[in-house]
Amino acid sequence: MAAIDYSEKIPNNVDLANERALQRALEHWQPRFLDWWRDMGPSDFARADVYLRAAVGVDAQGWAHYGTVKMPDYRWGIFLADAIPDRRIGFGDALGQPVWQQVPGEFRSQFRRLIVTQGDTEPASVEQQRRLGLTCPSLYDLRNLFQVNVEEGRHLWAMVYLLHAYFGRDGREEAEQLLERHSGDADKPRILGTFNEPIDDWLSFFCFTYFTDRDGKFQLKSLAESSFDPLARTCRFMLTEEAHHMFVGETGLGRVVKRTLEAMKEAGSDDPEAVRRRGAIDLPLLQRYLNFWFSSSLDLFGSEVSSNAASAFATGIKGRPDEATQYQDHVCSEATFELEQPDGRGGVTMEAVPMRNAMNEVLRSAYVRDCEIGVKRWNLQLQRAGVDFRLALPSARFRRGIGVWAGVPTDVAGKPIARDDFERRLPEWLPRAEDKAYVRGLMQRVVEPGKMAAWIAPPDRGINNLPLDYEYVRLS
Ligand code: BYC
Repeated sequence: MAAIDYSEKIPNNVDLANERALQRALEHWQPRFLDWWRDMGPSDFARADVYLRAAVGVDAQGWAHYGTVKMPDYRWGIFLADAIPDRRIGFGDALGQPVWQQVPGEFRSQFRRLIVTQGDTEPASVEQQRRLGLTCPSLYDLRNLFQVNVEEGRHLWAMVYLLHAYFGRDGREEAEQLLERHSGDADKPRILGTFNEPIDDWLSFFCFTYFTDRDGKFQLKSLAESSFDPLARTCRFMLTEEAHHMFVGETGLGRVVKRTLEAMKEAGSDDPEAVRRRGAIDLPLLQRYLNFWFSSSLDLFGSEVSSNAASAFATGIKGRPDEATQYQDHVCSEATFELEQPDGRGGVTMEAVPMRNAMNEVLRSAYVRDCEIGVKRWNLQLQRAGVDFRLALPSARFRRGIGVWAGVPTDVAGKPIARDDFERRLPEWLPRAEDKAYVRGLMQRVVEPGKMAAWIAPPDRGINNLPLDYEYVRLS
């Protein structure tokens, strides 16, 4: 294993010290990144001492070392998972050939586009979340937010390293632009839709880390299959960090449900008003938030039928998650995919499309199945409490902005309906202005060690076996 060299200005395990030009270029980008962090990151907390994990190695022992740091001093660096000896291309037309250590010229622009798209999401999410610290429900949650933020910052470094190391001047220009686009900016927004949505409250944050970070998991897993080995190794290491982000989302929403059930019990009623009088989040409101973030995140997979996706698979640029273990046919030149599409007359029709063109949909379907796991868990909490209400994911056709269902009005079950009906019924399905105002009202900052805001139950355990009332963030 290549150890991480922390004596360097940029910690890394890619032997940067022996790549002078690359080192200089990255050292030139580093202060710009720090300026961006200061301007667009959680700057209200620059002086706080935060209990964070950082990698000292990329293996099981090294990747999670805990310590207290001020966020601007966090050692963002470049960490690749160890190379797999004699790794071979696992899918597409070049199946079985040795993987590439350089980007083949003919695939350069496609790779660059994918790496830029991935890189763009990382700082976007930090920008979206930058004010949440001011309304944290506990020090435990505050620390988790900051852990997510610093790691998204590192994931930006991961993509910038690839751009600088393998894409020359174009790559360096793209790296600059990653700091110039901003989430929600009218002139220079982030590339993908969801990353321009505001995250103004912690319920949205938990939905985002549950649904949108999970898209990250699937996209990173498919890039971890790439024939371009440095990209694959980078993504493999990013995935180890990503797991915690989804944990924050899943347990955060589970704790919301737990507290809501307590409030329902105290009130002896499942009436949303009674739940709100106790300062908790009623289940129909939670459902509307799930509908919003799930449908938005589904768009991140691209169109159901995509020639970009087909060529990325054929050429070995981007595979499917767990390509080797989950699929038998790694070439997919003959296979077809049965795709549901709107028939343009208010109905649904099935069409067989070449499997390679349907790769975005293959990924999206696997993602939907993964999203269902948490919903089942929360519903078990409801069932155990003797409550009849059930949470559910809306249909993947609902409120889509990308792909064959884009702009097609359907209800949450995916049934095509008239546009007027759709517009009229949206407040049944998506967060209403009064929902958002109510949630905003709940967002009062709680920073006494061990204390929780009234709308969320405490977690089952603290971080790294520390007690819940540990002072995870010292706000000096
Ligand atoms: N919004 O052929 P199409 C994460 C664009 S999250 C706006 O359908 P293709 C994270 C698309 O770019 C994971 N535009 O799809 C989570 C293309 O534009 P151009 C992020 C969209 O090419 C939380 C056009 O529509 N990773 O890591 O197969 C916190 C037609 O595209 C959207 C990646 O995305 C949208 N929702 O692209 C922090 C991986 N969807 O080029 C981090 C890298 C599509 O024609 N990206 N478009 O102008 C990719 O793999 C692919 O670019 C896509 C699908 C998945 C986006």
